[in-house]
Amino acid sequence: MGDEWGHSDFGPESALERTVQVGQDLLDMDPEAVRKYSALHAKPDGLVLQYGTAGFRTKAERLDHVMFRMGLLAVLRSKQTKSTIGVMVTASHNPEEDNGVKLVDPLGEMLAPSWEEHATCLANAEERDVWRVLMDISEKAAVNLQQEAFVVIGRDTRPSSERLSQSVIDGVTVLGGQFHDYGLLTTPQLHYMVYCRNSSGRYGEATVDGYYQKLSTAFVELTKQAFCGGNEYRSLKVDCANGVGALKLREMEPYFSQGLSVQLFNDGTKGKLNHLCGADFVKSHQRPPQGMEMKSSERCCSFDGDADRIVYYYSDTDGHFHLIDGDKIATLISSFLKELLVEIGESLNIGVVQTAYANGSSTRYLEEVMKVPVYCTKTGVKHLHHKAQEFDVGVYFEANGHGTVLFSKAAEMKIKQLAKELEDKKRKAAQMLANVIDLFNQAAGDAISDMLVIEAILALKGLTVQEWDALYTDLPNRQLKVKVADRQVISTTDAERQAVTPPGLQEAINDLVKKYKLSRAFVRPSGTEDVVRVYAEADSQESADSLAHEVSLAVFQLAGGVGERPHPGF
Ligand code: NG1
Ligand code: ZN
Repeated sequence: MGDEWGHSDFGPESALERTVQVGQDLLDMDPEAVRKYSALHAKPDGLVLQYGTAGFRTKAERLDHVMFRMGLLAVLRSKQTKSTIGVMVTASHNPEEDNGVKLVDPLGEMLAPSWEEHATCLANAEERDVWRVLMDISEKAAVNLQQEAFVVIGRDTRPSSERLSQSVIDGVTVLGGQFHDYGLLTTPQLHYMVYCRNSSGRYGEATVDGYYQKLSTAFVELTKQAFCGGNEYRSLKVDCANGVGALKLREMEPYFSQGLSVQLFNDGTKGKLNHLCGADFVKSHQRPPQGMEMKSSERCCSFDGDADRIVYYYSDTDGHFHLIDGDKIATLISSFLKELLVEIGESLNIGVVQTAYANGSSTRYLEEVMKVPVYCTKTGVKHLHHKAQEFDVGVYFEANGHGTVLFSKAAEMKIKQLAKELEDKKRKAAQMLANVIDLFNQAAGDAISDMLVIEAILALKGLTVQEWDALYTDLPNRQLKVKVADRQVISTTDAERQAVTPPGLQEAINDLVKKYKLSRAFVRPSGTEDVVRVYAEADSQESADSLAHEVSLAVFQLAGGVGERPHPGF
């Protein structure tokens, strides 16, 4: 961040938030202290973990050493970038017994790939080698060890998260880093804080109040016109997955309640985190979460455990459940943005980024009906985010509901200038776009921010949830998991749509796909669970289910399946 980063500019302090300045004695890096503290956070023998799609993730009881070491690594990364670095303790949609940790880079984005390797190296180092690995990383990455370091920390509501975030803090302090512990935050809020701090507050104020103010002001401004006529769009039911989203949405509601009233379900007071509820459950089981009272045609949505994903749904008058996933969210948002861009008459380009999990119907609709360019990247938001940065307006969503819209600096400046200069209709369109820019979290996919954008668009366009759903019909699809001895035996190419190894697997998949109409299937090793994921779509649910099952069998046979053979029916 160069000269934007000043020593006195570590962001605002609040009496409620805990900031600790470490003692002078720790400001110098001390190998003995690191050894001593590291032994208190010892690595279980033989445990090897990988910095995956979203950092490290496994059973909470195996993570203490990883947390401590990620505290150490965050200090090095902060010294190297001369910026504040974030550490988030969460395992998102995984079961409550799991936990995880990821680092957030200076602009609020995911950790750079070369540092993911450093992270894996450090997490797997034997106790006696920790100091040496730290020095190796410092040398390879040209870290100036004299530089000060600042780390901000957030955590979700898992019972293990508080203790694990304390281990992160131990790692940060033993290397002489300063830190600010935000305590409970949604993952996207932590990304926001990092971005704010490294832009000297230009992106926003680095407090939860600053986050609530920024988004709510943009939402209320944006929806002013829509709500003069009535309040039929003003109520929404939200399943919070029994996670941190419930706390934060409840805190935030008074800020935006003049534009929207939210009714919270699975708010953590009764149920277990992500258990039979939340965005991942709803998307993968294609049914409503437990604990949600759904009336016919009511708009409902689900967050995941750390509130970076959102999916919508409703039940029709016949009681059938309809899921509106990340693909349809991306479609609604891109069509709204494209209209506004046409209205202001500037040649700002828009692109949509998806992964192989995007429903074939969504890709077709975006390309053929909406005429927007669509790109496919590997799974994991860092890939989508990176690609979306190539456009003036880059819309990216995973089918599971993780996504946001990025505006280039040039586009943002242009739009904000036009919002002051243009006349009448054009000016209104530019002002709307300016508010949309402020409403989207520019650092990461964010369930709360996306929810407010969607609610604003539906209200402004006068669209019901059924009309939104009717944009296109999803191809029936099925996702399955297969257990194998070593999931890394599967390697892929073409944005994960083709398997390169093990030999014969892709040929087998090709043969199976040929048996069905409008069909597609692919497999890839998960980056967050010890499984291989199988995806299939086809012209009917029976065909999609059957294709997914057959592909699972092929994986089981050719990639070293363990345990029970996949059986039909799930
Ligand atoms: P893996 O486990 O690598 O498939 C899952 C999601 C990703 C992403 C990450 C991080 C699917 C198929 N995969 O990754 O899209 O969201 O978790 O949470 O949804
Ligand atoms: Zn998540």
